[in-house]
Amino acid sequence: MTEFFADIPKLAFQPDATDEFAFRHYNPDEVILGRRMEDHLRFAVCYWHSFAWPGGDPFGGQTFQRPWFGDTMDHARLKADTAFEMFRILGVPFFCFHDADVRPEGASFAETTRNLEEITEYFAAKMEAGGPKLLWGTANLFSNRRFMAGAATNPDPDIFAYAAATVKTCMDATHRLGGANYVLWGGREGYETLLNTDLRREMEQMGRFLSMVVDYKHKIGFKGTILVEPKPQEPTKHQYDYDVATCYGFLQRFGLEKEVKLNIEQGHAILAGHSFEHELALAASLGVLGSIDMNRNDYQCGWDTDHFPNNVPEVALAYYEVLRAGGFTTGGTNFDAKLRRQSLDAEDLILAHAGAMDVCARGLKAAAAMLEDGKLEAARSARYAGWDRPEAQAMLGSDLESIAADVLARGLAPQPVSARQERLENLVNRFV
Ligand code: XLS
Ligand code: NI
Ligand code: NI
Repeated sequence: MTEFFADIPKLAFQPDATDEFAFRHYNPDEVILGRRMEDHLRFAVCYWHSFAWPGGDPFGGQTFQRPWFGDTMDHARLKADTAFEMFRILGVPFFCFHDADVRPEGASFAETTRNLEEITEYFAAKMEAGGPKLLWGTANLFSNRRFMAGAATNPDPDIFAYAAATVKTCMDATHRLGGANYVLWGGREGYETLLNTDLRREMEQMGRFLSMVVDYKHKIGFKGTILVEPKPQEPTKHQYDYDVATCYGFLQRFGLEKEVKLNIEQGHAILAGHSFEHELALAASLGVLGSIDMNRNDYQCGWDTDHFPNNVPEVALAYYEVLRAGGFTTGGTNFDAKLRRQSLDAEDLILAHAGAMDVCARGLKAAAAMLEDGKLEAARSARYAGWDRPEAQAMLGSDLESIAADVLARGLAPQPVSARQERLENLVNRFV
């Protein structure tokens, strides 16, 4: 046991607990719509925000002082010990990491790779000893200054090469650990100014890069899903993976829409001017809903603040889309969320996650109840019932002239009907 969480007990489902250290709604074994709650939600803790982020903001530096902060392999192992201790206390089934979160950068690419391989084996032993599984691995292609002008989209082919080699090592690590997915978030794949940017080249480079990732997945027999994470801006002024619709167009352009799905983040959806449920519903309708990053932004701040989720009605509408799509397959709920920089204590880290897990559990239960009740889906089907008639379907294979002749022949004078929006909103309000 590490000292950091020494006094904190393992959390359990205790709906009437008076103590803070309990789940009031997250009950892993409760069966909802035929599936255990744990298997619906598939929670993952992210390594970067909880264990690698020092607490800085644009106006101030480190606020957290953690015994595992440092650049040696000993620090990396202490970090891993502490992280797995937290996974155990929370009882989460998954975790996620970038290479840079878990190993120190070496003096050369070879040494950096060896460090990652060593930590990968360290993780493997802990996972075999009953630790959580890996929801996804990923490469940090944005923090190091070499990536300041992007990774795949970099004007310098040597940086493209370095990024490609780095992704290979991260896919190897993810494969070794039996990861359920591999994520690519295009950290700096965008531009700061059009004045120095060749859009055509950059997007073609990015398409080739992603195709190579897919080829390598098949070559090594990785069975997980490749996921791209949309985000409209930050850190660059404009990111190429702007939102779900943009990503889908990009995947189609490179023939990858059957190979790659999306990891959709609540905060990124808001930054793109959408709601989270919009992005989820659109991805589901296009067949590319993969996984979610369940962290919200502060609505008054115009950036990706990565708060833990705390709004049950919002979360319920998100899980409603996930459930309508049939639930997660390889995906899950990753808390890509960080403490506020004044939340210094070990207890803060545990209770932030515990609270978020309870919010998601409440949201899931509400979403399942809405689906079981069936009135929303019945209203949706009724709205389109006209299209179930064979003549209506036949019209889609017809042409303008024939349709015009038919309108005349039938003396058609269609009457609008109510879409009943407020009544549907009232219905949702009964469940959340
Ligand atoms: C940043 C992203 C990042 C990805 C993983 O905004 O959300 O954390 O999830 O690289
Ligand atoms: Ni994310
Ligand atoms: Ni983000």
